[in-house]
Amino acid sequence: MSLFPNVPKIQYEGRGSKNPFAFKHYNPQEVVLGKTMEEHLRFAVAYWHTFVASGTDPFGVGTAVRSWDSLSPMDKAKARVEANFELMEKLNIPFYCFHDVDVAPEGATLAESFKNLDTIVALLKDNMKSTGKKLLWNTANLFTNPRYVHGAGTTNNADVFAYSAATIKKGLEVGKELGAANYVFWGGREGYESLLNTDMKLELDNLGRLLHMAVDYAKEIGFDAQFLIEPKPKEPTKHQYDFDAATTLAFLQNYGLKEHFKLNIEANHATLAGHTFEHELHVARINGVLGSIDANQGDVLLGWDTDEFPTDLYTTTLAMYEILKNGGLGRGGVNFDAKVRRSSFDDEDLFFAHIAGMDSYARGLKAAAKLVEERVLDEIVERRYRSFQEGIGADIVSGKATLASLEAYALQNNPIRNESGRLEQIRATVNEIIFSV
Ligand code: XUL
Ligand code: CO
Repeated sequence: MSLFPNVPKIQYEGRGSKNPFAFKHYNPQEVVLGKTMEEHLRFAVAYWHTFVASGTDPFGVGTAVRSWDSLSPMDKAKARVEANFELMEKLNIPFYCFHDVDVAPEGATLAESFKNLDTIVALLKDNMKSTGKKLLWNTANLFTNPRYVHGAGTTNNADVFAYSAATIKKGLEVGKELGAANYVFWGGREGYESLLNTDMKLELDNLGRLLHMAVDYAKEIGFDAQFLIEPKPKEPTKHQYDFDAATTLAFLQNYGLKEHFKLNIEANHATLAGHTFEHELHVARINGVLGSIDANQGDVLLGWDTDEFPTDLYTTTLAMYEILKNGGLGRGGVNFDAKVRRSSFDDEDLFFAHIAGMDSYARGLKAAAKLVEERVLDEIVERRYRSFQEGIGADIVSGKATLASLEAYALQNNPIRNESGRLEQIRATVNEIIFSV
């Protein structure tokens, strides 16, 4: 039985197609720089936004109209599994991602929650087997339930720490059972509201301890997923410890965790931190920890995590440029951690939103490939830094220079000349490329 009977299978029809149920740019088998689009992009559906979110906002109840709305919690969970695989099939999306509580309702006790989860995981496994769809990552939701009011791994309450650890243990077992490619840690409540009542050192040490326990347990059970941390500066916590890529990297290094983790970089989290998406991707890339991305976008006029489907081509191009420069995302992928607007309440909107996001990333990939192939930015950057390729610059880079040798050079080097950065001209060049693909 179909849950989306009004939606056909979405095919690639190419540029100029007027069919709203068709891809204009995402052509899975098209080869770009030696790999198919499908291999480059590894798209994933975010279960929570697509099958659970109802369109609530702080001033209003849900607006989404779904066929499973009136069912009991367990039947609803089962209907959502059907919906997930039908949507993935129709959109030709190979992966999905979920939090434990997205797929199965919490019970009255931890044991009951685990039991519910086991029932749904068995169903997910059957569907994965029959459809060939895969799990990009799973995670434990350690932020919604009131028990996490003071944090999970960084709580002041050891009982909550223990509960969180048990939930992560189960998450790792579920990930292994479903063959997850990655396992994500996003610390929505791992931060603080005021230093007046916070022992920051103990909280961070405990978070380090919890992540080491997770690394050890994954090894013990032979779960070989890539561990990912997803930085975010705030919301829900006022000051979140994994603020941005650089802060998270310092944390991982401090606690001896860097070799076990990569980063899952989310576009809207980057902008909330006061960075561009490409900045965060770049920081992760040059430090060797770019693992996966949560593809969405914020709204410049709104200061919170709006999680819109990504449609800004400038951003998707520069994001794909970083990903290509990284040699791809490896086991990671492009997860649509994005929700339809509250006013887009029909089932069909779920499909239109994914089509828009997938086409925007496909077009970003094509434009980025052109930037790479034609060495447009490489040439600009190499030229800009050419003073470090010979003479005194080469001495600096090779480690030969000292303060004394640089003083001797500077004393006789008059006057110093700088060159224009040519930024407007460069931006115009990038525009030409984006609109040519
Ligand atoms: C919240 C967010 C999460 C993580 C997974 O802003 O991005 O959904 O992606 O917990
Ligand atoms: Co996210």
